[in-house]
Amino acid sequence: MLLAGKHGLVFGVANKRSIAWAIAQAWAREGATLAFTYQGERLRENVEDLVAAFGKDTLILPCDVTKDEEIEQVFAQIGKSFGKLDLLLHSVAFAPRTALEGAFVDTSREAFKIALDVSAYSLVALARQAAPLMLNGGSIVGMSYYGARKVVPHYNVMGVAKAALEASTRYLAYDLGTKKIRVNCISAGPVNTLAARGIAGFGEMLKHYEEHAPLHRNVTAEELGATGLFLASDGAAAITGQVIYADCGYQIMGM
Ligand code: 0WE
Repeated sequence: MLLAGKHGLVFGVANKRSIAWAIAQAWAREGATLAFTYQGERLRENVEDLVAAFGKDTLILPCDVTKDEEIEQVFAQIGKSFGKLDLLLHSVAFAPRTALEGAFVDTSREAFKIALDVSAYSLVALARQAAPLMLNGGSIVGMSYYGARKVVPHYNVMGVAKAALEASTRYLAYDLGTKKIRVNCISAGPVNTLAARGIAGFGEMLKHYEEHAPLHRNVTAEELGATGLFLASDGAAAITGQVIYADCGYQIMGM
């Protein structure tokens, strides 16, 4: 029980295929008590059904991460119910679909603003509210993707948002290090989740990874759960400000 007595807060569960769900299950299996947020009424039932198997002390709270009042309410409730917080998972991203279809050069000011607000600034806002509750230190984990570092056609403004998320991870790690709060990202290879649905060429991308990654396969959600568990655990006590690649080695290749 690597996380016995720990309390965690999970942002980004949409359904059973969500990376957030895989990491939450790994945290729960190791003894953590969890709270979940959902984005919009349409996702509430999904989260309620998934979490039904967990204990009665599991919290489910609404949160649109672009609304400061909703974020404040979530952390007020965590303070009341849990009294402290040890773990936070940020597995949230959004860019308007049109921005992921055309050319990056055509990204509108509005699409850029939305993508960076939802996908990157939200980590800063959540970390700021989480820090005062992380009385014994803590671990904050975000999700990134290689498109932050290199051009992945059509990833476009999401690549810029993930670059901002990775840089924010480093600045947060510096600020919060004095409170023994670690901040890291997992850069995952492509996974077939709701966020990937309908992305043109996603099937070909999975095949490309199988052909080119050193391990000749794609990462599984369970493996991302295990990586999220590692970063939450004391095994990662000296790891902060990092981007850990869980991509079957794809990222080391030059050709
Ligand atoms: O970060 C992501 C996707 C995040 C995402 C997905 C959507 C689809 C629906 C953000 N915003 C939206 N907006 C929508 O309207 N990934 C790492 C998965 C992903 O998305 C891609 C990829 C990969 C990989 C888009 C283009 C190319 C590759």
